[in-house]
Amino acid sequence: MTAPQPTKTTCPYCGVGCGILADVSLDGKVGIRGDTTHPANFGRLCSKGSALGETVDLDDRLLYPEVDGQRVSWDAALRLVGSRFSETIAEYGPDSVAFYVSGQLLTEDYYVANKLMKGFIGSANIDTNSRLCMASSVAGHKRAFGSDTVPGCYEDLEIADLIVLVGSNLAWCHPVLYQRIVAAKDKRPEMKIVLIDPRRTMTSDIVDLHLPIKPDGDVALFSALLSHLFETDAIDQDFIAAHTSGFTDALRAADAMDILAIIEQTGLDHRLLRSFFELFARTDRTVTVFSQGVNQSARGTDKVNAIINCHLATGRVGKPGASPFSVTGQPNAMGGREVGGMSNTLAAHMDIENAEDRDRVRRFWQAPLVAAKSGLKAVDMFRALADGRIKALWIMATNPVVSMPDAGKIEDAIRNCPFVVVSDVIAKTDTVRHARVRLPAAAWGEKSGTVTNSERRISRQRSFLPLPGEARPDWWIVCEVAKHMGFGAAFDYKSTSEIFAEHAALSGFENNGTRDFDIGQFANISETEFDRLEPFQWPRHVGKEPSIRLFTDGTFFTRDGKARFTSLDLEPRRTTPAAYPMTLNTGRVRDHWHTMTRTAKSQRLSQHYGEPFAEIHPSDAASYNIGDADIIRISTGNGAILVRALISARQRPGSIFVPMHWTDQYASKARVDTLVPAVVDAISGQPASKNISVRIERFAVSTYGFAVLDRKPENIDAAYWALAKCSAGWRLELGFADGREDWSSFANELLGASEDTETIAFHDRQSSSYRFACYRGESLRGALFLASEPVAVSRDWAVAQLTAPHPRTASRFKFIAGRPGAGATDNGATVCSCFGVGANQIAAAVRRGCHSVAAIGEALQAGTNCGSCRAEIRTIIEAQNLQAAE
Ligand SMILES: Nc1nc2c(c(=O)[nH]1)N[C@H]1C(S)=C(S)[C@@H](COP(=O)(O)OP(=O)(O)OC[C@H]3O[C@@H](n4cnc5c(=O)[nH]c(N)nc54)[C@H](O)[C@@H]3O)O[C@H]1N2
Ligand SMILES: Nc1nc2c(c(=O)[nH]1)N[C@H]1C(S)=C(S)[C@@H](COP(=O)(O)OP(=O)(O)OC[C@H]3O[C@@H](n4cnc5c(=O)[nH]c(N)nc54)[C@H](O)[C@@H]3O)O[C@H]1N2
Ligand code: SF4
Ligand SMILES: [Mo]
Repeated sequence: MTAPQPTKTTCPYCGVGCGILADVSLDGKVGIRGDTTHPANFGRLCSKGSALGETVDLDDRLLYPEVDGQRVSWDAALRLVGSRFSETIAEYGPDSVAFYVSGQLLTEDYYVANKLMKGFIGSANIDTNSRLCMASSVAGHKRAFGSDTVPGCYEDLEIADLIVLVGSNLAWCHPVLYQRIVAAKDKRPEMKIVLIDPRRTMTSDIVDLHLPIKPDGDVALFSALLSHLFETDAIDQDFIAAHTSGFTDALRAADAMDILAIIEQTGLDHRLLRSFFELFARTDRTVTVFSQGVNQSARGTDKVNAIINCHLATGRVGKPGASPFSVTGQPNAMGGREVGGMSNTLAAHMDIENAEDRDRVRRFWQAPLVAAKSGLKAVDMFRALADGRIKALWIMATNPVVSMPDAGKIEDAIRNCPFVVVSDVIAKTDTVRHARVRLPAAAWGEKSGTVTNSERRISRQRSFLPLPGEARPDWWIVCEVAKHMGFGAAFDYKSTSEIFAEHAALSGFENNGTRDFDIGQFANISETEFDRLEPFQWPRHVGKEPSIRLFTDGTFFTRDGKARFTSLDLEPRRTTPAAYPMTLNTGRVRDHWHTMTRTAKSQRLSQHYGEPFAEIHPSDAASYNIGDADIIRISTGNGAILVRALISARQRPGSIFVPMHWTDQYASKARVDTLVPAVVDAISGQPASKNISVRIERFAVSTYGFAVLDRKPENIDAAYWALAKCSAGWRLELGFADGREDWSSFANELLGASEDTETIAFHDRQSSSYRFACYRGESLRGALFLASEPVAVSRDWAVAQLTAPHPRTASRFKFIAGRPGAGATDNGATVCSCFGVGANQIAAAVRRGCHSVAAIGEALQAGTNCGSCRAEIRTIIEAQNLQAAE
């Protein structure tokens, strides 16, 4: 018997869109490797991609349809959803219902959801989490180019002489792209990289210049750059004259900003500004990469256009190594844009406000009508849900109770709406828990279709696992509901290949080069061809040679074919409210994905950061009397959260950074979006998630705790707790506001004490610390450590005790009464998740003489698999060398 071929598929996380080879061994284990033939990654994978095998088990999965918490048949669930939507529409009109979908749906799922809402229900009330992610880039592209087009490709990053990263933590959020840049710079060290970010993130590791910009100083910065380009004669006059309009006005607006205002708004001094401007002016091959530090702002669209203005002025658009480059976050953010999945767009990059486009789509779909106006954007959609205008909502593949701004109100709105349907893969998320109808969706590895990455490359996701329980792919669920609503003929697909073919046909339908998105070549794709489909980049017009870049001839999709400059004003002066003097910045960490529903299943990924935290500058920590590992309370008028303090000089003074990931499933009170007000960009409707006025204070903890447990605990009775997966169970950090007379009942409940377990306890009066250990036979069920200071127990050692044998001897008393973990080496916070290598181990190796990332790799293996941690390893080496030099 020959070994089965691995399945070629695509990573379900970030927009880099790496190709993966997945193997299922006889014991059911899933092996994951990078696909060396895939043009996004050529075999590389980051820590998240490499750990995918740890996330495909069926623990926590939603496997059967449920209504009101009771399992029902698919038929009953679909009938209920169909009839409830139909009745609501009949009574209150099409705009009384809505879909809130996601850039994590496959293109085929997205296509049918959009077709159902816009063509058959007849409302445009379908919006997506891309509103929180890419909406400002979409709006900025349309304003400048007349279409939502990303002109460049990944190769541009390798051949550029200057890469400007704006509001983008590439090392952690697009790790394989980052590695491609690192490799290119290794080959051509003269290549320059500039980072524009208020924080000195891990991405700064390879940069030549870091501009620690003030939050939202970007419009001022790029406007000043435009003036500089003009003054120093660095503009491309011919390009401007032949291919653009509006330059004079844009320049006049930029010139109106005086240098003092620019310095004030950017927080950058002359020297830094000059270095950046000169570098940009003299380097033709410049790519400006931007993501959420740009998009997620009350002026996100203006930021996008301020950047594009500088590229238009220098003619650096769609040329090899020269383009503005908005990198997408989600695996299928691009696919969602292609199918027109936002409330103000139409399928195949057509325009909902354009009557001809609407008519074309209606004829193609043979639909009764196509929604005649834009629908509600995410923030407004949930407002309408809260005030009862939306009476039935279907959420697919997104977790708005965690990720939407003003998340407390979102939760109330969902809880109070009589008819919320959620399709998800996980049984219990902060959103799923409030749904009346829960539909089990097929997960990555089980579903099949296409996704489009940041460089417009369409790749197949292929299934390699059977559908578990009664889980079904999202497209199937949508089509079945459509059938129950009486639209069977238009939703009678047998497979995703048929949907893809229809989507391709629509993109080419009456196109003739008038629309950028065209994959008409695939309109007649057969099932077999779809099975074998290799990754390709759009556009793919019938009868035209494919090109990997757009706008190469300087023609744009505006009426006159010219790109448009945007005239931008200075940011109105913002006054910081006295009660909320600190700035809250939010974003991502290397090893978690969004609301952690999948990455928290991996013990490897849970080691990098095991709890929610706030990065705070040492000067702010000192003025608020906050020590490392203290708990910080962060509040706004909207709410408060509790997170661990991480003091770091990389943080900008006056700002704190909190990750968006932690939910009520993994922490007591750490949903950062409960603090974020629903302030949006006026043009794109994208929320401003990065610049929030907050108050911080040290949270008075009377007792700190740490526990290891062999199973996931329920109902943890502590003001602060955070739970993370570890090798043989769970680790739990605790903080109690009040002391307790007797800790044993808490300990017994937490540790799962029962008739067949034995608990031993130890109380050290001197240090007022307590320890409890609970055994079943010779194994440890759990141990709890309590102290008045942050608990100084080696976490690695404690976790290892869960799998160590514990014979009934005096050693148990040693375990409980000795200094826990004393003598045990503590590996420190995990840096390399692939090989489980900690910061302390790396530091020790540096002290032993390993002074390069390669030497560390040889000694410890760290950084030699996915390479996502190489930036952190380099930082540890530098810190150690600095210490040695002092
Ligand atoms: N590990 C990991 N990777 C991911 C994801 C994940 O959840 N985890 N999610 C994916 C998704 S959907 C997305 S959208 C991308 C996001 O990818 P990124 O945009 O790179 O990630 P963020 O951490 O949200 O924000 C980027 C940076 O913007 C900076 N910033 C904040 N305010 C400003 C400002 O005013 N100006 C400038 N210039 N910078 C500012 C922040 O300090 C932060 O470092 O990541 C994708 N990749
Ligand atoms: N404060 C703050 N808030 C933010 C951001 C920020 O930087 N700061 N970033 C914003 C951005 S850029 C984004 S993209 C959003 C992301 O926020 P969300 O979209 O809310 O986050 P996810 O955890 O990715 O949610 C995906 C959900 O879909 C489920 N799922 C996974 N696969 C499938 C599938 O195949 N089918 C179905 N039906 N369900 C599936 C998962 O279990 C999970 O519940 O957050 C936004 N919110
Ligand atoms: S960079 Fe990492 S998360 Fe992004 S697609 Fe590649 S393997 Fe997946
Ligand atoms: Mo995103």
